Amino acid sequence: MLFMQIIPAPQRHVPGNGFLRLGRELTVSFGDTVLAPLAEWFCADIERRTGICLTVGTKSGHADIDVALADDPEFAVVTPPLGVDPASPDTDESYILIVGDHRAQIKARQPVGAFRGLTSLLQLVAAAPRDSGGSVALQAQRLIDGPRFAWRGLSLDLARRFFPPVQIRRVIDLLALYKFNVLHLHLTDDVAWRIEAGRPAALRRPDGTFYTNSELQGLVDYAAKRFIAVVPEVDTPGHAAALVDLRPQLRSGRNVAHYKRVSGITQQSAWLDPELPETVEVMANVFQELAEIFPGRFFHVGGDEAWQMPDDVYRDYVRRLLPIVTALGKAPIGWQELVRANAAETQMIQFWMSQETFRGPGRGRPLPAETATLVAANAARTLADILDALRDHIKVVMSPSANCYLDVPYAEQSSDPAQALLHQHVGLRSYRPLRLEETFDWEPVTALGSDAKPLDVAGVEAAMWCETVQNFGDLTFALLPRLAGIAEKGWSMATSWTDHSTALGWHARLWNQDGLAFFRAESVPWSRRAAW
Ligand code: TNX
Repeated sequence: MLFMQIIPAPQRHVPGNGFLRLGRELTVSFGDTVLAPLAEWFCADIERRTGICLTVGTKSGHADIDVALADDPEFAVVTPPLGVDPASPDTDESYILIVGDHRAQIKARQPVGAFRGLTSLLQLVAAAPRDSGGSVALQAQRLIDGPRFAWRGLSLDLARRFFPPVQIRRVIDLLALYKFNVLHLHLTDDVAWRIEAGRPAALRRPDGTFYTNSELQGLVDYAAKRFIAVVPEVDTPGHAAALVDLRPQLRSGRNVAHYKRVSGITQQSAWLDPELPETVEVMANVFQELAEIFPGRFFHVGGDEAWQMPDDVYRDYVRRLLPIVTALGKAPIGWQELVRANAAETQMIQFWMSQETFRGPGRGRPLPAETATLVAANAARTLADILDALRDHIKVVMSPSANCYLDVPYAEQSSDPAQALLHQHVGLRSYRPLRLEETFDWEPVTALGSDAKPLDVAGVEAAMWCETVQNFGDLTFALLPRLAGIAEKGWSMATSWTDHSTALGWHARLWNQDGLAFFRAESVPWSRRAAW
């Protein structure tokens, strides 16, 4: 059997006979000038990872690697994606990659497809062992590939932890490596308001604790070159204590709440009160300013855990907020609680509350009683949220906490004793720790419930909450290897844990090339040739 190192696994994969030998110097031809930026990216990345030096040739047909925009009758066998494309409904990510015994060839109908094909080839070349002369041998094969879901994302909590843009770019590179197309930035929360928009004029001077508009613009551009849409999240009405601190006129006398964290420390929370005229005014200005930076179709409005906010006031807030977003030409998306407002503008929600992640009795440090009561009351409504969404034909981005929350502690040990401390502090202790195989064991459509149909699913998104993450090393320890498993669920049809974990074993090599710390789970057959 041919050994498959590509993550996520391609739709169709036909092994061939023989090998393609790639030496230290290769020519690659790109059949169309619109592919020039891809050529630049591909050559630089291959060289950085492997030392193989690629020269871009002009004449198609004679190169070791040939990339072209072309149609092909074989594209007809690709199953078109389900769900919602974050960039445009006309996006076509499919590609054909042929590794023959003399050359490799990629065909795609759009540049994004060429990028996906190049990414597969890059994984094959970079994960393959090299001989003493530095060349690699790839087995002949033919891939015909395209995604299962059109929306494949990572939500990154930049409120609980500030990562400088240079580190966020490394996360974007990692997303591109696994064919994700959405970076959802959770930019505001109770503990911090990380954007310029909404800050009073006197507090807009860059101080390294929030992102300037031009830094955000830089991230949007960097991601766009990798075919990743950035979806900004401004989380309201709950989780808004930081904004209320910045703008005390948003205090209404009833909108400050408190809850206790696992540590027992009391955390302040606040919800935005729609009865204050300033509330709507501030939020309209915030979205207006963000619309100038984020060109994408979607804005995330949050909507989760508005602790101690009466339901009717929540509804009123959401119904005032969403028309502001749609008037800017943006489609709102929110956490699953958003359906409770029953607003006409709600077209997409993000499902997150899977019951089984919350720690039962006797499973270690439970949440303080009063917080546990709040969380449990919210979680008890999860089924109704989803049934309401399905009834109203609202599309659902799947982020069930048991499968997509990268801050759920790892249950297995690391095969590297030096990771013991990291293992102890990364991950929220209020969740039941899960083994990689358990988090991998899910199906995005059936996870939505027995009433759900494939068309109800907009896509799949991992969520990286950063309460327990202190630095970039902690971040990538939590991202890897689970993020690669979520890529599988978003792009591929059923892949077994055995196949996936075998492929993971080889991908350590890529993470090492990128200098990324990862959890060396004892349950993964790490390839010794992947060398740490
Ligand atoms: C719930 S998920 C939250 C976040 C926390 C996360 C920790 C969601 C919409 N809200 O505020 O960071 O749990 O896993």
